[in-house]
Formats: sequence, structure tokens, C-alpha cells
Amino acid sequence: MILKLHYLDRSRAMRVTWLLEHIGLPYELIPHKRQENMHAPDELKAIHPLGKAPLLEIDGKVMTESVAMVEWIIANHAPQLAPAANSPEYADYLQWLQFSESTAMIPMVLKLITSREPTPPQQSLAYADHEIAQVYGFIDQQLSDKRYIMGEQLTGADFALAFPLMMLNMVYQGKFAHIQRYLAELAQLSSWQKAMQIEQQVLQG
Ligand SMILES: N[C@@H](CCC(=O)N[C@@H](CS)C(=O)NCC(=O)O)C(=O)O
Repeated sequence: MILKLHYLDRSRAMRVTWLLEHIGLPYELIPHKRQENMHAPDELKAIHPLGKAPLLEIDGKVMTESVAMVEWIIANHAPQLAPAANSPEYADYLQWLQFSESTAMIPMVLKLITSREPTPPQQSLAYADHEIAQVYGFIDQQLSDKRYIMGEQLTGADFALAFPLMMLNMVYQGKFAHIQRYLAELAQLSSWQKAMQIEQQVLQG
């Protein structure tokens, strides 16, 4: 099986590099650089019409959703990173996977996009700030008595959730103590460090 990961700097692709590095699954990394307007380069449209990243080619089949990639990789190559489907934890696990790309990302994307406007629309900014306080406050509270988001064990949910938490630090550096402790814990992992090295190489390359 041949895996090709199209990687874009400052993107959700870090979910996938981190996971692939964590489980040691061989893959080819194809780096792409954002344009000045922060869009992905047009060359990605040759791989998939959406032209977004990450894109994961699995023997030529193209996946376009980073959390689905996390699920696919774990189901096929790292089942130890997911609770059993008949376990009591499974519902929470699925929920965190979905939450990481929906509830957690929506206000964060709104905040980033509106903040870049020359005259930021105050109503949208206020809405984003309110939602971020609520959603990330909830994540922070959930992490208050846990090492990882599902408990003592690192799972696919962490590979999905870390990305919006890194975005949080781009807009509100250092807020939410339990989230900061969690990110510091993840940063100890050699697979995380490798994923960050890849990010730096692509960014500077
Ligand atoms: N839901 C998709 C979102 C993909 C997405 O929006 N990717 C962003 C980077 S994180 C992108 O390619 N942005 C550049 C562009 O849209 O041109 C996923 O989870 O992979």
C-alpha cells in the first residue's frame, strides 16, 4: 500500500503527520506552501478539485478530511489508539473526533478570518469570542482531571483535538491552564516533536 500525504504549512495536515510518525507507518510527504493570501497553491487542485490540505492518497484514492484520515489510519493500522466499538468509552471517543473539526473549529476559523480584515466586523468578532470562551472553557474543564482527552491513554481523539488547541494559542496565547498543560504533555512525545520539525521544514523550505 502506498500512502502519499500532501502537506500544507500551518494546516490540519499536522494531525496526520503526527499520527503517521507516532505509529511509524511509512508514507511519502509532499510539501506545499501557502500563497501570500494564505490560500493553498493551485497545484493541489490537480490532486482534488477542492484544492485544500491535507490530502491523503491511498493507492491513488484521495481522502480530503483530516479527521477521517485519522480514523482510517487507526482503523487499518493502529487499532490500539481507539476504544473498542462495544466499550462504554466509544461514544465519547467518536464525539471528540467530530467535535474537533466542527464545534471547536467553527468559532476559531471565524475569529482568524475576521481578525485579518482591515476593519474587523465587530459583531462577528464578538460572536467568535463568546463561542471560543464557551467551547474552549468546556475543553479546559474536561482536561482538568485527565492526562489525555479520553483519560490516561493517548487516542485518535488527541490527534484530532490538538490542532484547534494550537490555533487557540495563535489568537489567545497561553489561555486556559489545563489546555496548556495538555499541550505541554503532548510536546514531550517524540512523534509530536517530529511533526513540528516537519512543519518547520515545510514552512522554511
Ligand atoms: N475539513 C477539512 C478542512 C480542509 C481545509 O480547510 N484545509 C485548509 C488548511 S487547514 C486549507 O487547505 N486552506 C487553504 C485554502 O483553502 O486554500 C479537513 O479537516 O481536512
